[in-house]
Amino acid sequence: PQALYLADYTPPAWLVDRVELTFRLHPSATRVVSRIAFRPNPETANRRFFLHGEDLTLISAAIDGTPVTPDITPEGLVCDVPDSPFTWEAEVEIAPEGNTALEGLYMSNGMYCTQCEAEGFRKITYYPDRPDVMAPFRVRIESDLPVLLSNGNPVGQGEGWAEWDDPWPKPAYLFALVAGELVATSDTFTTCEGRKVELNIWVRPADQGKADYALDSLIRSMRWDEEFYGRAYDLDVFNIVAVDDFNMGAMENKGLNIFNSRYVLASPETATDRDYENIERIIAHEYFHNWTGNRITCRDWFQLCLKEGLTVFRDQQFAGDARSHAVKRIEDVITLRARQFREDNGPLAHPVRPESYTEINNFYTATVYEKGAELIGMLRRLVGPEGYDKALTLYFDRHDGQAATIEDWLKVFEDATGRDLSQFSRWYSQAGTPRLKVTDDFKDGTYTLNVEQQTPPTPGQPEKAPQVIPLAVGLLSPNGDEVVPTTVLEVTEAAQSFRFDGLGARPIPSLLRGFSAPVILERDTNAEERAFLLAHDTDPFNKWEAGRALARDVLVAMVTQGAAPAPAYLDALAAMVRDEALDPAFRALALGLPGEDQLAEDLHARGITPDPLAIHTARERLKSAVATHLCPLWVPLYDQMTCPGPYSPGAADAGRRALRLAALAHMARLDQGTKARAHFAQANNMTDELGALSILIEIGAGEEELDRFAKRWGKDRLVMDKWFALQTSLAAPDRAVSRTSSLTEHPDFHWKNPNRFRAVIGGFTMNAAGFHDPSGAGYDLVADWLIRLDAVNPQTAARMSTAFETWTRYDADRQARMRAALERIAGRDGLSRDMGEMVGRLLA
Ligand code: HT7
Ligand code: ZN
Repeated sequence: PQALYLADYTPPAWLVDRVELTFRLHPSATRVVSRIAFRPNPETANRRFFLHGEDLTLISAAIDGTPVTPDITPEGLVCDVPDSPFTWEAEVEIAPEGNTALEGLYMSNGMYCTQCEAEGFRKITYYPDRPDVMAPFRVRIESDLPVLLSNGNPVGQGEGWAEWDDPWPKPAYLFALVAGELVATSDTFTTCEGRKVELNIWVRPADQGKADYALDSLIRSMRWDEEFYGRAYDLDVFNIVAVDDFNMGAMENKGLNIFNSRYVLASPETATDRDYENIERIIAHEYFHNWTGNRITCRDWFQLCLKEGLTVFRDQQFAGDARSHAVKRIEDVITLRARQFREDNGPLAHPVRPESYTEINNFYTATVYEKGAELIGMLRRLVGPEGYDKALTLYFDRHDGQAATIEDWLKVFEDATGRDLSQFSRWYSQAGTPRLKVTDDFKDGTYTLNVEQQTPPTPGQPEKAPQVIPLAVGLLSPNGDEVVPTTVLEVTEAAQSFRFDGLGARPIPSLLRGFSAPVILERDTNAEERAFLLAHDTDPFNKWEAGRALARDVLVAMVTQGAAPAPAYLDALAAMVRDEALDPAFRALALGLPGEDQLAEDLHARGITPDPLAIHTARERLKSAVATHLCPLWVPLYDQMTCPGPYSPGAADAGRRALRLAALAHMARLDQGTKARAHFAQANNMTDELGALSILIEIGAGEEELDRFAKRWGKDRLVMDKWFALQTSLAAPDRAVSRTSSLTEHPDFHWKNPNRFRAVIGGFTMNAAGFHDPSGAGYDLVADWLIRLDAVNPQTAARMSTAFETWTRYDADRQARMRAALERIAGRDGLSRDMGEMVGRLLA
């Protein structure tokens, strides 16, 4: 397979004025009839007529009514055409029931559905399947199934057919079709422009009653986008469909979003607080794409971050407004570090806007999404909220209806604010996480911060130029008063100093407040300073960060020197837990420890080869030490954090439940799980039930409860995903491989279902000490399953190969075993393009 390069972009030779499609649905022989009005692109001289098409059986083709016989290749077809506008007509046959890759038109539990991003439309019919070809679509669906949906507005329906018309020009990746036996949870929303919109969330009849929260989230998202971005919805209907077999989270098809059912279905008994939060976030994300992605789309797939980074940023803003900005920021940074920093530090590192790819599905990454969102946040910090709002208004005015680029995006900011963003643009082209080394000195009332930036080499990029880094800083006096409030310093050079005059005493710096840039801060400091910031910092992110850094230092000392848990950390934690002025959700987060993978990365960064088992053991010891040291606090905290009244998924109650479960987890280390067992037995919501069960599994108990849980929930596939994931992710290191192997024999391990595969195999890869078992059995287990899945669903299999992305950080023996597992995958006959590219990059 050939790599594609951003530098090789050429505009399409032919543009499309209108698309008409007729679907005659049949599981093994669906007929798709297309009628497409083409016209030459006046901006190009090239007139070659090429249409993408994969796995299609061409029945007939005609140009302006005259039959033609095109040249067919595995990638599409080429045909002689007139040099002027013409109508292309074709009929193809496809087999949705055999489509296990879940791209194009496929079937899930008797329902027809589509997934066209990024390049799935070419598996439906012949078409210029590239995002810069935009057209209005009209669709007719013929089927006996009762609910027949497509993009846009309904324009007619009768016995066995329905027609839809989408007036907004769109690229083919936003096409969607659904047909099935479905029921709707519905409401209406009147936009600020006075349009009355019908809202429907479609689910299978068995799931009726579980879409209320999704609908509520949708209405709040629509209101929020009007209020904060001035963006109103633009069709008469907005449909969302929940599908059980889905490769990713959800898809923003115009007017017909299709969702993985786990991000739609919720009831207090079956969904956790985290599930509710994810539903809210993902419903908002896909809705926000209507403007940032659909009305303005990407010129080519290299520009993916244009829509994804911006839309993630918008969903983060929305969730911060709906919940707590401080807690949301901390959670986002935990995710960024766990996923994106990990990616940036290994063989899969790539720029937010990649310069080449072989399979675009492999670039729906944490770097494009989460780091992409950080770049938007930095831009906003650099130009200020008013500048940002002005730039966004200009962006929507200037590029509505277009397929745009990152250059267009940055130009809008330059034009709206007058700021030169040429240095900022390096954030889009340079991979790797910048290191900011900060030292300070104080003399005659002047405090100086000396900042050096350096970005390590990444694949294909040995040298990096300095980037513009917004460094938000506050200064505290030794008595805890804030003497300099948050100030954004712009670091633009490799080395630079910043002075603060007129200070009475040497201040304590609070650096990178709010995590103002996606960088790694390196500063020689000590436990006293961290404890001081944990107690006094007015910036909630840095307050949490100080506690997190203390915990990390304690764990590193435990792993490397066999040290005992530092009392300074335990005392600081106790003070924080006792502080009732702090949000319970914040306190729950502050009680969490850095993850095992994160610690492995930290050790590696310090030049120490991580031992996953030693890390696991140290973390367990520290949890027990915290439990003992703070012993008198747990029971009162547990009793205090009850949530009276019926279950509510809102931030306040969710925060209380999180803190209560954190207390319960520590209590379980002191009472062998007695209280956790009772909590499990009495739970009336899934957060408490699953929370108590995880606590029991973590302390090596819970087998009986696992059985009871399975008996109770055996018929609920989303709840059973949790049951599987809990066991593989939390099994003790010496039992994780055997537990996972035996779960793969379980009659309910439906491995072709991506959610179930992710629960079992993905859950196991999150169990760092189990996956990195010194025997290499964990690597072999995962490799075997990736090989098996690759043959039926390359996209999901390739995504999961990232389990191996940290392989070079471990000892020689583990490295050899991981390399062997990867080489075994690479050597398979018939390996997919997706997996071929991933293992190639992992081994390079
Ligand atoms: N834009 C979508 C990304 C996507 C996807 C979704 C489902 C299945 C396959 C997919 N490939 C790409 C989802 C989003 O970011 O909003
Ligand atoms: Zn998205």
